[in-house]
Amino acid sequence: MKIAIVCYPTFGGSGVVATELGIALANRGHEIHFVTYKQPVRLELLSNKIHFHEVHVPEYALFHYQPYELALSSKLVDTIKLYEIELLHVHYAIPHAYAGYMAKQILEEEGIYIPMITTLHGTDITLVGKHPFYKAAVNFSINKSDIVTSVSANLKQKTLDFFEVKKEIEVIPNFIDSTKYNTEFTDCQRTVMADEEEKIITHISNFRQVKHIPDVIRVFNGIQQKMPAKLIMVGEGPEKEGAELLCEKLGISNKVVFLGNSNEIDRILCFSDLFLLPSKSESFGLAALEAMINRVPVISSNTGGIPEVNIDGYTGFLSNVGDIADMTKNAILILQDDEVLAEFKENAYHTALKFDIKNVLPLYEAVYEKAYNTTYNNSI
Ligand code: GMT
Repeated sequence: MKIAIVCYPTFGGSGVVATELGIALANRGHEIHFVTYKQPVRLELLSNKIHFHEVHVPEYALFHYQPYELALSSKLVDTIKLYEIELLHVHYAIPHAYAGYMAKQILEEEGIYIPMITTLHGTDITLVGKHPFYKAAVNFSINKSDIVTSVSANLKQKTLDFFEVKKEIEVIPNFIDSTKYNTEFTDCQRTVMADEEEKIITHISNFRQVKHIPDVIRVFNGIQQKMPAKLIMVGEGPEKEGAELLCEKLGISNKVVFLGNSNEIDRILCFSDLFLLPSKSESFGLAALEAMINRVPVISSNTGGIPEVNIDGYTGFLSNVGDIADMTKNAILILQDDEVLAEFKENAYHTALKFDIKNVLPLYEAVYEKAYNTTYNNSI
């Protein structure tokens, strides 16, 4: 099938999921066309099965805000016509589902019918989407999508709670490709990051408020009071500077490494002993799943879809949002005994395997087929 994928190309879960899905679909023989404003960060390899079409939004003095949705709709119309695209899959409702629906309408005027799948990822529903500024448009574009999927059962429920959804939402969880982790990393050099006796704690995110970055620092502060430890902070975002200042205030700057954005997530996770994800809200927690497939147990909050991934007392622990004392206690419980740590590591890995792409890809393909058949049958 010829499929256009719309996503955010930057570091962030929805863009990563869209990109990895596109690559996996191309490996299955589909022709994939990414349409977005920059080449997605994990899309290193373009081929005759993977194309990238950049959306340009020229500056114009009259516009206070540049109309990205309009440019995206136009680009979609042109790309769909030129490459005879058969299906459109948009990731993150705002503004992609809205722009996708406009493209659909424009094409219908010309007798071209294209099914649109919208995948809801998280804050497009829970934070930004339900805000009165956007709610009507998000509600409209969800209902106008041919098929809606959400990345967790919790996100599906939240969508039904916050919006007047008139259609079925299919839950298709996020995934990892376990074949990439079959072999041990031969160059997993933990000594580049920490001394031999130090435990390595990791956090990866886009450092937004929702990630509760100060909680990461405070939990680590508690851990390092009990044992030698290093904290590796991966990512960039508005909360990073405050985090650096907090480390300085707590006197632990020499034990915390801020790496910035990295394409080498697996290299970092391969020598990590524990992953921290104390988010205020998290529809799924892809970073936790990536940690788990690298045999890293997770200390997280029990919010949103995280409990569907991180199993309390088995792959890590869940605590109430903001309960730094409980997270610290649980982290120490895992880290202070090598046998306990080894057990949690194995549990994390085996649980992550359930989210293998080989289990998840057929769910997307089934949805594509259903949408395609329905659209095609309705148009004749
Ligand atoms: O919704 C967001 O905050 C952005 C989005 C992203 O692009 O990073 O993250 C969401 O989608 C990810 C992929 O499906 C999920 O793993 C994250 O849990 C989710 N983030 C939140 O719900 C905060």
